[in-house]
Amino acid sequence: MREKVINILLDNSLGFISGEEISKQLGISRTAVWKHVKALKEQGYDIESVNRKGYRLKEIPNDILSKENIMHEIKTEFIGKDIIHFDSIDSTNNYAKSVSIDKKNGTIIISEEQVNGRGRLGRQWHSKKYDGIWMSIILKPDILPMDAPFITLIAGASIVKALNNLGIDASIKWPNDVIINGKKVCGILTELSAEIERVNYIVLGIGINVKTLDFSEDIVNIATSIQKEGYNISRVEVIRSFILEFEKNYIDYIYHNDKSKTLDICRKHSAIIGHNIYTIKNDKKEKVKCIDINQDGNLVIEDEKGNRKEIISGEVSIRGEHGYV
Ligand code: BT5
Repeated sequence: MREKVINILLDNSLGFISGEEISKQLGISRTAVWKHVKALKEQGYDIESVNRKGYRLKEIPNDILSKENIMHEIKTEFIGKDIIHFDSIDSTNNYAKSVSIDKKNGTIIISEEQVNGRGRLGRQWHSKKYDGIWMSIILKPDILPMDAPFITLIAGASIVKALNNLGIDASIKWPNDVIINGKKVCGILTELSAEIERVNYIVLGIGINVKTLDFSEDIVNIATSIQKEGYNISRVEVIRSFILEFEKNYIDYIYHNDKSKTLDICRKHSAIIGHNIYTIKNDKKEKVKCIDINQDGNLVIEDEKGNRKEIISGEVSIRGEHGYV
């Protein structure tokens, strides 16, 4: 119901609408309308209330990551039909995992900040308030567990395409980083709950630095944000563009076993294909050349003796020959 109230205010594009009119449209009492408006104000919406005139949204709040703002202008089949929005949380992946059994495929958990955001292997993910998109998507695909890592590539490709749509040139550092100008703008953490032959759920965690200008010392040389690269784009625009791209590529893969668009983007926008890189596994560092990403989404590399092999995502970390990429 709260969503309907804000939609009426949004549709009324910054003009006044009386409490009575809203209550009539929604079939609820004026007190109920007032309670919803109060809650929306607490969520951060700048709503003015004037006696005898009613309510007015003073500013289109395009940067609060609520369901109403994100989904008001886009239509999807299942991604984002439910969005659970927090002002602050430990980690959206933790929360998503704790509720995923009861939630529908495509439910998004999103927070304005994370106080304990996680990367892979227990690493920290910096997630300052209002600086970025910190979200997890609950997915329940009918696939084998061994086919789940490809979803990380779908997410990466969809982010690159979404950024391209907004005029930003980005690339993928296989398998889970998105890069602008040699620095990391986005990281992906895919977590899986499965039985031998069946996926129970996948939590696809995505962190995108949108507005961050000051990074802490430990990541200042490797991290960047969309704003820092000179693009003034709201978080809501980024997430909308991502959701639309992701749903298309996800449907292609899960329902039509078609990986072509994702692979195409991963190859064309790869930050590492054709380059020398270091693979790092258990402190063992090896210099190799990146040849390709194969049909399964695995990385094909060639060692210094000319032997080729495939790396499966998650097996190793990758560093560029002269720095992060
Ligand atoms: C990742 O791990 O890149 C996955 C990050 C996933 C974050 C999302 S946010 C929503 C959801 N909820 C969570 O709790 N997590 C997910 P990894 O490849 O292990 O990279 C982690 C490394 O990236 C750290 O060790 C830092 O070096 C660097 N790093 C940390 N915060 C960063 C940031 N905001 N921007 C760029 N780099 C960062």
